[in-house]
Amino acid sequence: MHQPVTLTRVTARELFDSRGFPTVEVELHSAEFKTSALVPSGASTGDGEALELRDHDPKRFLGKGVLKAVANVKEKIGPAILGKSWQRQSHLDDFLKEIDGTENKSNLGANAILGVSMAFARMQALQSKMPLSTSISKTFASLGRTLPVPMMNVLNGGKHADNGLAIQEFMIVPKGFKNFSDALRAGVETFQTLKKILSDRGLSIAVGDEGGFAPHLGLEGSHQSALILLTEAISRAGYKAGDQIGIAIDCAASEFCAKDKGHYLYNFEGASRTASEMIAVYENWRTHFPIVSIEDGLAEHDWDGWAEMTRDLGKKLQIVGDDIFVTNPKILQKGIDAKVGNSILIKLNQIGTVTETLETMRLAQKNGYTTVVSHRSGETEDAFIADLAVGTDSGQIKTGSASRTDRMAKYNQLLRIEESLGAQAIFSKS
Ligand code: 2PG
Ligand code: MG
Repeated sequence: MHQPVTLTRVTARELFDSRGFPTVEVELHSAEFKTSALVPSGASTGDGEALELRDHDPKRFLGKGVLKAVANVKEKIGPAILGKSWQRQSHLDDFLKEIDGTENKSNLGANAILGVSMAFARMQALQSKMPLSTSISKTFASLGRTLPVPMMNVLNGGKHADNGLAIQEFMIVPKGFKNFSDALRAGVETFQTLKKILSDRGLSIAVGDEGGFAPHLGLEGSHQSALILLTEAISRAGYKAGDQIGIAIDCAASEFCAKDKGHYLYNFEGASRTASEMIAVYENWRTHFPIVSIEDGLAEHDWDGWAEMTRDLGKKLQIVGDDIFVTNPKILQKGIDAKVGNSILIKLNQIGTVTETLETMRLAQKNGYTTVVSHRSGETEDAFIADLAVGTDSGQIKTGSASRTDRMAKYNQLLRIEESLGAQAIFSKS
């Protein structure tokens, strides 16, 4: 059981994310403790995401300042939540939603609200003398001992790089290991091996937003080249592609899709393709490469295409909805009813509170959808999602490559959690 929390001070400040853009940090105080939380920010955002409040003042940070969101925490949220006794995360989060009063949190800003919600989760954990992951597991009624399989984005494209690759993320998925640290080691070694292969071939080893490499692979069939490179890196690192390390892709297909006379067409490798043609491309890759998961293979509004892709590939692959579901329980329910996808990407700031995030995860798990807890391309040193992944037994986490501290902070936190769980730790089989 959680101890009730009474807040004595609520404040916020404008700090920076990994892209050097301003973001919100919220700080909460109780009589005994102080906690804080930093909010992440996406680039390839879904239309249905909760609103990230930016100042739009062209004189500061190209309009991307967050002083309004900071002021909302200090002047509107703080006075409304101070001094009361909060027994549950959901009590606080429901109240925050109520004072915002909009469907997409556009009044106070999802960045203001989420910062408070996350810092509160930390306060509740401290007050109840539990690690954050355990505290989340009490709220979620889960085991809270499952270390997730990492999905490591080692080759970047799309909006996260400028190398002409339409597909945004090529990930390695070290799943065939006995524990998280062995899996992570295999992922890190594969990343280092990939670096060597690229540099031996005179290709760029500069990294993109999520710490993966972003080489120019030439235009024709470049996606195929990326998949070949990954498979080669896995085996040269000494691992079995498929059994030990699989491949996952996040196509972020909304970014290369256009609607033409009511039809969705995908501008892919120099041709304009229908959803069925894209599905055929994925099916073909699947037969040649150890692909285990495809995220946002089609655009977020192409629901018919999604249903077709789920029918065709859903038994063989994990079909993850990110931009289409935006961590929103109502949209996920629509997806469940329409038999769209079999997995959901979970991003706290798409929906804007910890409680709603947990609600979406519960709905997914109850309906046999897998859950992948995820970072954003604009991240910070805050490793909340590591605890969230373990606390909910989510089974999978997507938090970037094996470089950049904004990404490694999450892996490091998972290693700490695994160590503290000791023999109690389980490594996910998903
Ligand atoms: C995604 C994410 C994270 P962004 O599409 O899954 O990798 O990117 O945060 O830019 O939406
Ligand atoms: Mg995505």
